[in-house]
Amino acid sequence: MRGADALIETLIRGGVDICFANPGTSEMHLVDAIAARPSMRAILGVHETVCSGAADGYARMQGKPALVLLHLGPGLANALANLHNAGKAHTPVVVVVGDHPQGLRALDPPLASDIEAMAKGAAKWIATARTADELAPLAAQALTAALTPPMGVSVLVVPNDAAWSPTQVVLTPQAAPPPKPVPAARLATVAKALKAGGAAFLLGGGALAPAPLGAAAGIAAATGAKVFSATFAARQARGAGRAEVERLPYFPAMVFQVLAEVKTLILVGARPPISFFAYPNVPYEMVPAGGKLLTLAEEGEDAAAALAALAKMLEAPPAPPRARALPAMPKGGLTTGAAAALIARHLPEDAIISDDATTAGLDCYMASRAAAAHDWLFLTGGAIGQGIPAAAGAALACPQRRVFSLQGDGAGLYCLQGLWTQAREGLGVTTVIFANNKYRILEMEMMMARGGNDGRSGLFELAPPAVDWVKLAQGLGVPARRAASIEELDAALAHAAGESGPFLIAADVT
Ligand SMILES: Cc1ncc(C[n+]2csc(CCOP(=O)(O)OP(=O)(O)O)c2C)c(N)n1
Ligand SMILES: [Mg+2]
Repeated sequence: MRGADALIETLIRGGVDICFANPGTSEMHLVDAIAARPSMRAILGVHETVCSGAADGYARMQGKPALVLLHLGPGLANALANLHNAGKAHTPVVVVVGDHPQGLRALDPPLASDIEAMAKGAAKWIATARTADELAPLAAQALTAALTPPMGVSVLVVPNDAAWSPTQVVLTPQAAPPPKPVPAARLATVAKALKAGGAAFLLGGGALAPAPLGAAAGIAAATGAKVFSATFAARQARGAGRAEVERLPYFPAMVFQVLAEVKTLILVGARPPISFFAYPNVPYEMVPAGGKLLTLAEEGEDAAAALAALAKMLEAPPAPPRARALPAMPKGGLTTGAAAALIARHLPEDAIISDDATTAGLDCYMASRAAAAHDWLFLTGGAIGQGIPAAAGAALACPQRRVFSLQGDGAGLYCLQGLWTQAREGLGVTTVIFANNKYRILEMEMMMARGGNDGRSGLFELAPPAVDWVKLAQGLGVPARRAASIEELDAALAHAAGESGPFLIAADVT
């Protein structure tokens, strides 16, 4: 067999069964090796950021990595923003980048570049193969590294001659180790801090699944502690039947406010709270003065087991699951808040939310706190343009569940090609574009930066020309309609629920 076959076969043996690809000439043998194996599904993304964002959404929901197949340095460069988001989410992803053989690379042909250097920003594991015999071992290592907690992105560079040369070496990858258990001594320290009062949990990673959420809320109820969730988590279980936690706000001033009374902040699979951006005279670290940080579980440790053990130690029963409670039918104009209420009312049981809706995402998050049970995928790395691709990946991972892709109009323009993949694969995604015709968040930031926004910079305005999202979606194969009032959005969401494939609603929110 060829090196390309050995590589793909090894990944299949390791459980990888889907590949998001945008290939070129240097990947022909890899493409052929995938085509020869029906157990590896190949999905075309018509921009590399779609491939990487889809792999992120897929693995967040499926719990196992997808393969991303890219074309040399420029292909990787196009994929990087969403690989950055995946890395910050600790999503396992295996990226294979085709390259020229060493001899041609030395001659500096047009597509040659330093691929490893490009990968460094987003990947936890990087290697370049030299021979066909190395491909299976390196593919196995890439997979194991991606899956070793804290999980992340592996990048394997595959020169064309390694892919086309013969080899006999195929491997079954080693199983990745499970998350490390939390030492018992830490449980005792945390239990003591909880009993002392003034404690709060900050949950992230594996602590945001239903059982650990229930355990944390139960411990909090028994000890008088508070429970916060990380502002941008990879995935959070929410809604009816799940314990409610308070999301740590985005703006530092608000974080300082909600943490003001906290004497001990207990990290459970979350990082210490820090400012997302810097502002003059605002501290970067947001633990309250006089407060201290305690770690129950570091990222990559078994946060869920630690919370279960702590609950047992404190004899705290899980918090009772919350009842379903929907926001009232909104009245008046189609504000972002009204749209958020309508979306919460229309969420079906077990929906998946892909949130790339910056300011509107916050409204939707608040309105849906007691909506039907759902999973929320956040923009972990702050690189906008993830929502549409991640929704596609999540829909491929969970074909029985409806995905709601909440999309800012600005961020949506980064990744609209993902709609084409949704249409081609017939994916069950309802996209709501919050068509406020602006980068609203940046207007707000400018207000804070200079104490007012006189509109002298046009850089935050997306109109004129107003983007016609219905035409864009239809042009990419996704049926779509506009909604300019509460009644129209309500009707459009009801219509979308009857679609098995993708549907886009351009909501003209004010
Ligand atoms: C890759 C990348 N480029 C630029 C930014 C800066 N940025 C943050 S939010 C934003 C605009 C978001 O606009 P939109 O999606 O319309 O949401 P809104 O602010 O209107 O809620 C921009 C450009 C970013 N976060 N990531
Ligand atoms: Mg906008």
